[in-house]
Amino acid sequence: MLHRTGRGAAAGATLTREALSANPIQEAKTMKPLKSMVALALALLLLAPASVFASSHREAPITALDRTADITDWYAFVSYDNPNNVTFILNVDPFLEPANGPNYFPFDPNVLYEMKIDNNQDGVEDVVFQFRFQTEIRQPGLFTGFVGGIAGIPPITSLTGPGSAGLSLRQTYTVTMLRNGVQTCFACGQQTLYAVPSNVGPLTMPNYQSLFNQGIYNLGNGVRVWAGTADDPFYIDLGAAFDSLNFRMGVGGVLSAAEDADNTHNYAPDAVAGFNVNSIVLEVPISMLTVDGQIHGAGDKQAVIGSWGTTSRNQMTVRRSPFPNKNSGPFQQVQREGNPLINELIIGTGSKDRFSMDQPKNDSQFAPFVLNPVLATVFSSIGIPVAPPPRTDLLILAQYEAPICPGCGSGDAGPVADLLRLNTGIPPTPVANQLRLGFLAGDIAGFPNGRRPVDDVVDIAARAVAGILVDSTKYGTRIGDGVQFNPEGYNSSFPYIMPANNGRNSVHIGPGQAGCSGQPSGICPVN
Ligand SMILES: [Ca+2]
Ligand SMILES: [Ca+2]
Ligand SMILES: [Ca+2]
Repeated sequence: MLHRTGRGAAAGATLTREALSANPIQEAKTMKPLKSMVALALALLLLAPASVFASSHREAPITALDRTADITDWYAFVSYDNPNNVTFILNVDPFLEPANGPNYFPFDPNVLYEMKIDNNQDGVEDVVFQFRFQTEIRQPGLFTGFVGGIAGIPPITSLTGPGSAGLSLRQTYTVTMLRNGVQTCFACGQQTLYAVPSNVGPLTMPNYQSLFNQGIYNLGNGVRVWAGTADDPFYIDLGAAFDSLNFRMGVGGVLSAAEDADNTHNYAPDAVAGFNVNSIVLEVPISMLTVDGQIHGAGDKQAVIGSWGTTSRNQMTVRRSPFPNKNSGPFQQVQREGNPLINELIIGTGSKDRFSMDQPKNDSQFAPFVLNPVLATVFSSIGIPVAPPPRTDLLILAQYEAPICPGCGSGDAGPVADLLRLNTGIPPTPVANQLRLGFLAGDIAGFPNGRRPVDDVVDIAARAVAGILVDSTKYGTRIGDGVQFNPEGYNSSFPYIMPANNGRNSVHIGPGQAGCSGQPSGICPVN
């Protein structure tokens, strides 16, 4: 079996030292005493920082009108419980209200969902995983997609066979890998993969956790997959953020030191609480992703991958009413996501559609948005110190450099490209020790070294935009929306997401309502 070198705590330290010497810009920065590793971490963050607020729910004009192709979030991290594997999560279709029957939220059979990985620093995909969904209506006489515990139909306790009769609207899917010109269809013809349906309620689905667990499939060769409707792990005070940064936490949304160190309480309402999202989770051995099929230590450039998710549709659709539409022609990209919030908060609205449909390797065309982010100007207008443009510090996340890639030399940076870069040689942080501020807080297995559901990308990105990388004292304001974690919690093992919220019984969290455990009363603030 393969083995890696340079992992463990020592790897992190080495990473930092190498980072300092590998990049002249960073080297200069480290001359300032207070920065050290945190500064480096910040540098990484900065690029993504662009993403400042609502992750990427409905961020581009085209996907605001095409919700099933709308990518909300993209995650990539070394599996917490298996450091030889990487897990990717592609979330699509934002703000799914759990009660919204009778059809709820199937994946779109007309959309090609893809996960793309660059393993040789050129910003072009080398390994691609494709997902296609098919829908069947098994009870065409029923008025709803799901029924159970009534009219002689037993409760839904299984995705197939006995106990599945009430699962009328059922989806199956396929997983295909493209690598080195070879197409591999995982488990095709050997097992049928079922998407996990929405959580309708306790009468229809008395043991939803069991359905959730049944959706985990081992595809052989160490590959596991899960697809279905799940709790949206993203968290944010969306209403405050988009009311022109009208935060509820102090002036301009500045956290106290105590609040900032809190990873387990919310001080403001999570606007995404109680909403679901459609999720595809894939776990793959690192050896299936790297350029040479080997596992590498953190100091090797081959340990670093860049990844992103895409949605695509056929070039042509013919409407044939009363018959179904007919699609043909090659797939055309509708949207992509690498780092969170880049498209949402950095790219100008007039360019969001172009950004969504273009390839990462062409991203230098969008550099002006990053070098002089409007969001920094907005922060400045409310009294938060921000670094002056041009913000070359923010470009560090768009290329292969230290500290995420300490093994990358000046010739390995690649094109400016919005990829979520992950050093697979950095071991995962145990769940109990994971910190919401990730790399900024010294938890180097977190964003922007990949991204985990726990990472508070809103706060991290906002601080990066302000300039914490340039000078962590001068521009290190503790900007935060007061939402520090996903109130539905986290799953410490595959598929690392939580089951869908219950359609009959779940609630959302709003200002003035219960759901903010960080507040003395538990009531979320209005102002
Ligand atoms: Ca490549
Ligand atoms: Ca949630
Ligand atoms: Ca936050």
